[in-house]
Amino acid sequence: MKNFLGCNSHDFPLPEGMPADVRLARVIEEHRERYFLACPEGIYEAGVTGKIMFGSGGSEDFPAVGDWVAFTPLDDRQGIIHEVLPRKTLLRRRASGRKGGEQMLGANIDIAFIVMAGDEDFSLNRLERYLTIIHEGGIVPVVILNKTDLFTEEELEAFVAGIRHRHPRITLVRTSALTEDGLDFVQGSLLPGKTYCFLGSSGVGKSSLINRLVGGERQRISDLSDATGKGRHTTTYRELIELENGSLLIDTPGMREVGISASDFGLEETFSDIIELAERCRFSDCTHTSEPGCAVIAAAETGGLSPDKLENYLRLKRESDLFRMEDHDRRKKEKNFTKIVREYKRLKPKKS
Ligand SMILES: Nc1nc2c(ncn2[C@@H]2O[C@H](COP(=O)(O)OP(=O)(O)OP(=O)(O)O)[C@@H](O)[C@H]2O)c(=O)[nH]1
Ligand SMILES: [Mg+2]
Ligand SMILES: [Zn+2]
Repeated sequence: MKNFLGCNSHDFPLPEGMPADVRLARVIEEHRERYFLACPEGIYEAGVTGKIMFGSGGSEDFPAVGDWVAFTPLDDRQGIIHEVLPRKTLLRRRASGRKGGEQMLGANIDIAFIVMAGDEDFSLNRLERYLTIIHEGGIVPVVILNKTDLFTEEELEAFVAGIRHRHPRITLVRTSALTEDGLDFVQGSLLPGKTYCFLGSSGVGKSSLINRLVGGERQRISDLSDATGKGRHTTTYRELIELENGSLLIDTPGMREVGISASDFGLEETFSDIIELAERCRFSDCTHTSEPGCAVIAAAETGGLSPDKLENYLRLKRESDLFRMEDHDRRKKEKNFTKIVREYKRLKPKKS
């Protein structure tokens, strides 16, 4: 099993003590608690064991697209996942909705393409949200400015200048899925065995770009079709696709919200200029909001730092800190609940 789906099998050894019929597979599609797995023997649809389903861990214990898992086939189409193997990288965001916690977006991703397109979708604040979750996951970001065919050269240069002003060192590619402008460059940078994911708002052209890179329409693995019936195919689940040259692409549904979970490293990397300036603040615990002798505020006032970038940094930092506090409480409550259930089971009179 050499270089199967980006795996040198020694990168992801099966854990010791597993039953003899356990195999290694990669998660290629994720639906609500059902997964499609690829292994040299074929494609399997699988659920998870009760240990994962009812374990005390959070959503990170469940498989995500791109994960390597240990699974047992039940027949030639169905299987059961025992364990998620240790991940090299993990992309996650704050879950939307009131339940809290995090949502896993993909695992073992090398490079994440943030796809942006045109006026409506153009937001530097949102771009920084993506950069934060990507850096936090240990992944390398690349920005794709798609739909270049819809804009004049001056407009495109203004978009690029806007991004460069706040992130001078970011890798940026201009593409059009319609005219194939820039696609050679993207194609040429995709390496065999590496995993790439495409992120961005709905309608920016993630699936169109992937279709172009694959060459022609993709074959669906699952029979769960994602056609909306409105003449537009909006992606509804995460899916991993293998290109002819052996590189792997993850398509994702458009995200309306990119919520930040606890993200110290992600913020430090994304806002490294602010972190550097902060070393010269008078107080070591400076919050860069109103303190005297704050080097960050001084830079924002004198043009050395974009005030909008500072404002966004402070917002994301608050969001990250708040998540950490809420998550701590949530996990404590869940633990107490599990304890109560265990105690109840222990004391419950046994039926004779
Ligand atoms: N003019 C132009 N249209 C494009 C380009 N890329 C995509 N489109 C069109 O934009 C629409 C949305 O494209 P998709 O590829 O479905 O977008 P997506 O990002 O996958 O959207 P979701 O799956 O909903 O997240 C389609 O009608 C595409 O034909 C482009 O480079 N230029
Ligand atoms: Mg799509
Ligand atoms: Zn400061």
